[in-house]
Amino acid sequence: MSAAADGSMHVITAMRARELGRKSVVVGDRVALVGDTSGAPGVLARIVRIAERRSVLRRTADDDDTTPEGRLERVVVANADQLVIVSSLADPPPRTGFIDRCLVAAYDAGIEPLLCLTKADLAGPEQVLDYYAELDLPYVLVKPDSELTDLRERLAGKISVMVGHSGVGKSTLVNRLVPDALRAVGGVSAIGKGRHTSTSVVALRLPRVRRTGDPGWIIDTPGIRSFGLAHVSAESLLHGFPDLIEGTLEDQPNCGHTQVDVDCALDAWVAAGKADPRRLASYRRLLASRAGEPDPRDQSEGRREP
Ligand SMILES: Nc1nc2c(ncn2[C@@H]2O[C@H](COP(=O)(O)OP(=O)(O)OP(=O)(O)O)[C@@H](O)[C@H]2O)c(=O)[nH]1
Ligand SMILES: [Mg+2]
Repeated sequence: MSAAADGSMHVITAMRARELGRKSVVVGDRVALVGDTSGAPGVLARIVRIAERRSVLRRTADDDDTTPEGRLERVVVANADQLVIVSSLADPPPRTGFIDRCLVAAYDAGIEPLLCLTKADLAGPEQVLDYYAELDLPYVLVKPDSELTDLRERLAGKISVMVGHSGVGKSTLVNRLVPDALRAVGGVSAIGKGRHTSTSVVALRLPRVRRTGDPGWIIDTPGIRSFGLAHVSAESLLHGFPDLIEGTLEDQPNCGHTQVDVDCALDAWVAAGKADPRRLASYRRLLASRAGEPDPRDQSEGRREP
């Protein structure tokens, strides 16, 4: 899609030119085109250059950078300003472990997070919000009849990408935000059963609701089961836990902050009531899964995500 100076859009079909080599073009990329850029039916332009990316949201298939699967890094989108972490409050239930992973990915990519709690008609947000009480995490609540004014305000002027498990209501929300989006909406299948309604990443321009200013873009993505973080260093994982950072300052320089690090200052920090023990447990689960240790709850509950 190409935007003219006056804000009008036109759709151009283009293919990658050979000179791009193996570089792949992802949703959100700004590209230089040559050839016929009229957008007329049947014509193809060529993408000859990809502009430097302002931000890159990545994920890996799993956490383990010693396996080929774990090293398989995907760029989800380029140039996003905001990561909208969509989590339903019920059906499927919220998983703070998944949200924590998304927060790590957002901070790692230099993208602002926004927590979007859907299906607020089915359950209240208290538990999730209590868990994030010590973070300045912006959030919005969504139910079928809610006004989306607050969300639209937060999307205005930005490129926002939505991520979340399958069935949490991402496409439903996109269809409400962009009435002519016509994104397919599916039912909710059991987590891990692999039925995803949306199968591709799509960027849509938000409609203009105010007379001035850019209403922004929203990018819908297919539901994901896990947000692999093999590309994030163990130290960078901490960026997703700003409530714990201060607690690590008094630590010995070589402390890895894991369960087996004796005298880790984070234990004392939590014991003194300065952070929530559930947050430390979540951080340590991420450290452990990056070290290739299975999550003990995988066996008992038959799933990866807390
Ligand atoms: N009760 C309730 N149901 C909702 C709400 N939002 C979405 N749903 C329902 O949840 C189901 C899944 O919605 P989708 O929008 O397809 O979910 P998705 O996140 O796009 O799923 P994938 O494309 O598979 O990743 C549909 O049956 C929706 O009608 C809500 O706020 N309240
Ligand atoms: Mg969808």
